[in-house]
Amino acid sequence: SILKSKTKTPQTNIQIEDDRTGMSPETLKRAFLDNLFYLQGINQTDATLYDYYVALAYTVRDRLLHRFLKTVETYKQEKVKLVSYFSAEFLMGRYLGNNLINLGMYEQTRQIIEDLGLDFDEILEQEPDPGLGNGGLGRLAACFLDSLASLEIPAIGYGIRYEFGIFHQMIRDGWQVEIPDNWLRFGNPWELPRPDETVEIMLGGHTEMGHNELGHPKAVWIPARTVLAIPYDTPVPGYQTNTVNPLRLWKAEASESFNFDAFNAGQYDQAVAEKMDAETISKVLYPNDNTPAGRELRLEQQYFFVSASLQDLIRIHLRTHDSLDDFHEKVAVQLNDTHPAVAVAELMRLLIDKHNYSWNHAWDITQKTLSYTNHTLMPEALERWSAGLFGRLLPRHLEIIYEINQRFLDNVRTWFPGDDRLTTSLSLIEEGDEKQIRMANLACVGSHAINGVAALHTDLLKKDTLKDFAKLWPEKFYNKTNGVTPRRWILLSNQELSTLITEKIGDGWLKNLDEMRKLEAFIEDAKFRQRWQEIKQNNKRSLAAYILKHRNIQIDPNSLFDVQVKRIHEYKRQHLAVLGIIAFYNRIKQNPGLDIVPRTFIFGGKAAPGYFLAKLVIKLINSVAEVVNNDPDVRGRLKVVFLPNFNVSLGQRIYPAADLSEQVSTAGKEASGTGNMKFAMNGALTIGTLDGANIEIREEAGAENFFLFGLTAEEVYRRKAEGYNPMDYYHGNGELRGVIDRISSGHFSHGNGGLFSPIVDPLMSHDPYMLMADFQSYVEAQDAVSEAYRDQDRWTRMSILNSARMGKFSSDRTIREYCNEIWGVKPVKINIEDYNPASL
Ligand code: B1H
Repeated sequence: SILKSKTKTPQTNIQIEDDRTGMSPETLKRAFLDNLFYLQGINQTDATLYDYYVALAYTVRDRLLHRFLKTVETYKQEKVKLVSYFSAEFLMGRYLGNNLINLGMYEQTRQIIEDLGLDFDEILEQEPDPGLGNGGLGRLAACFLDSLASLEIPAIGYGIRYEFGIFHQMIRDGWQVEIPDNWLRFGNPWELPRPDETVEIMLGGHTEMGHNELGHPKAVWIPARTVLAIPYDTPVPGYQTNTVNPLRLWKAEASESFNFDAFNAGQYDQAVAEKMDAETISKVLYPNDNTPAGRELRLEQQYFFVSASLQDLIRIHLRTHDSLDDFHEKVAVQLNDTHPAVAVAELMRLLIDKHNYSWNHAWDITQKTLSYTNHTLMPEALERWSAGLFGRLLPRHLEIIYEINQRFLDNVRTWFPGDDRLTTSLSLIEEGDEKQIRMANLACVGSHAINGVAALHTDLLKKDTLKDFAKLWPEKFYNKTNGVTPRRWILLSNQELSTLITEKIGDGWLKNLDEMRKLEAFIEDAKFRQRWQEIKQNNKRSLAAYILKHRNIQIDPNSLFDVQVKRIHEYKRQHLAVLGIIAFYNRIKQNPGLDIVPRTFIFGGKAAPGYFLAKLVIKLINSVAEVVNNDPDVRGRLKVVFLPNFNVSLGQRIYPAADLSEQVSTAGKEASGTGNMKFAMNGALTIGTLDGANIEIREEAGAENFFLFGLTAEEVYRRKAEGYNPMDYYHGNGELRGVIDRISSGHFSHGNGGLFSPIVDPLMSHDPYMLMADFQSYVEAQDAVSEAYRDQDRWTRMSILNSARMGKFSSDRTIREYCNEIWGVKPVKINIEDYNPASL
């Protein structure tokens, strides 16, 4: 099978096979049992499944380590250019299965585990899902790390080692309840603490005028407090390469474990309280997606990891270079949105204040080092910090930002004399009652490259959100359409389909997803189509079993699985899908004998805890589910399921089991989307708007294999400009009126018609996301879906074509483009032929 690929296992040419590197079944088995005893400290008779998981994780980690150390050593010796991906979020998902795949030892390992009478899948299920991210932005960072290592690119991911990741979501009485995610409680076998590379971070205080060795005046920052940043490295292996890159996450700790003054004064409790205070910086991930938190602690987190990472990169550079003059030739820093944008000011500070560079020289190095990815067009999602708050935490950085701004706007005024609108719009500072720092403007000015994440998104950035920067520096703008890794999202998630694909076209598709096109040659092969359909059916059956077990809802694997999984947001319009469900329901109520295509609607996603409307949407879905699933007129032909706690692991179960992927955001709002790609690769068809990467997915799959509906971004814009009145649709469309009235009547809320009025009322007044305008078109597209599904053979052909044509959406393609056009980095081979464990 493809998962075995024994011959593709990177060969280490080990002269003496030992228990920590050997790949033979006997050695693996011995190593596994040895780790269980000596590392987990337990006998087989007492071991829990979790103990077995840890023992297996150590067995795999051992097999990563020599590649990891050799990789880092090679980068140092060859003085390579390094990509460093700065991200407040890395949504890595479980490591064990993925690392087994990338090391080429998945099947062998399954075999030895089963030989011992253990359930391999159950052991994989023991691993906590490391949820150090919110959604697409964090998961993109994780896919990028997989592609970087798979393409043998020298790279390091930098972020925060949150003690609590994204909250665990439970549903009580239909409402979301948040439970803290204490993912490190039982330890983490994948990370390696590196306390010797600890970095000190300054915070607060004020600046003074001092002078340098030559007597020149120079700013001195006198901080109010310092915290330590302790690095923890997680090895990230490439798929069938020797490259294992570090993901370096920083943990905050107090500078001294005890405040001795307080301790000696008998105030032990105060001393300990100060220590705890420092550690709050890396305590918890802010659970927001597409909306900034705006809290001081969030800015502390951002500065904390940016400063630690830049100091780390400078230390690494100076190990092998005499100065920082060529820093930008050896390091490319990618800013994942504006969350790390304070890097612009911090790199300037480090170069000027610490390494005595002139302003102009420091600015040149800074701009050439940094590049910025924008991930959203939502105006409310653009980060701004009040200058007061910013200056209290980072007084020196505020000075630097004012100086960057002054020099920048002086230039703008000479280039465009008298254009006050332009200077106001480009300024890093928004004037008003309270001055605000615009982090997107800071990132644009301090970077040599700015990119959007899908073609439409980049277009709209240039035309709208960042239009004045695009006018100033058109050559700085790039599009880098997102992608996802086919290793986790096809091979690991959909093993049966992967085996079929490899049987037909070989395994080259895993390194070059464009090869999936070769599947088109088999489209007339009835046996192949039947296998394709059977595999989808098997995936649906196993999801149905999961749903029965975890939600106690019976669903029919022969029904059409219509799935929407993503963060809950008004712009993503989960409530439009709900209106569609109610339309189907009303048709049945009017005519219980109606011949309809049975459907199961599956939803999943978290709402930000402070986002009331999003939480009410979850309640609405669950309330509709309760009524529809139990209405005798429906006779099981419609089922609605909300799956709690959607995360990477649940995604791996869901994408392979979907028939239909809902990508229904208001056009112009979803920057790219990446779930859309995971669905299509696994053979789901898409019902979607012309938004984000949907446009490119449709282009690749062919318009005839995509269910399009809704206004275009252009039309949304024009309609709003012309004066949009959603009530026209309410009065003009009987089916829509029936749906709205059904909700307002209290039919889904035990007669309480007001419960959902915070959702319904805005639809009837200003409807900012234009559900009313898109409703008719959505329902028509859903009818077309049903008609297509009735013809199973036609559906299967469309499904195959969707998978076969998704080559563009491999994150390998995305990363190659970043490497060639933005980072200027090349692959570096890691040679481990000379590795001999006996010599260590
Ligand atoms: C995306 C975010 C985001 N865009 C602020 N913006 C956050 C913004 O904690 N915060 O403050 C967190 C996340 N996330 C998503 O990025 C887009 O909505 C998707 O369309 C896109 O596919 C994804 C990756 O580019």
